[in-house]
Amino acid sequence: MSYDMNNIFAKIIRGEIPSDKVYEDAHVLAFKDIRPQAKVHVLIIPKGPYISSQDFSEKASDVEIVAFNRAIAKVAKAAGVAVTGYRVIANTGPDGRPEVPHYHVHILGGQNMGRMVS
Ligand code: D5M
Repeated sequence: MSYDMNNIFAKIIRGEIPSDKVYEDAHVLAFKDIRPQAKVHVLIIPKGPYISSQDFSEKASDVEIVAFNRAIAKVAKAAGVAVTGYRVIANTGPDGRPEVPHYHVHILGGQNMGRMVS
């Protein structure tokens, strides 16, 4: 599967579609999810053309990977959930059932998220 340059997050990165931006640096963009599933629901995406967590982890540079991971902490602080906590989710591949084929993680918090795996 090759990267689709016309997926919705690619359009957000290019500024063709607006987003409610929470954080941005040279490698990463974060914005509020349009269909929030928690009081705080932010998506973090790399600016590079990566389809999934698997694709990103295999192909991105060390600089991009470090920037992405550091952005998670920065976004959590900016969204006010660094201390209270949050959940990070990346839907990946056929079984993960992602809707958008550009790598992203969901940051979910602002409330008790319950236990996902017991
Ligand atoms: O999650 C994809 C997520 O992307 C889903 O929660 C809705 C969100 N989404 C879709 N379009 C937009 C725009 N335009 N702005 C903000 N959020 C958006 P997945 O893990 O792929 O199922």
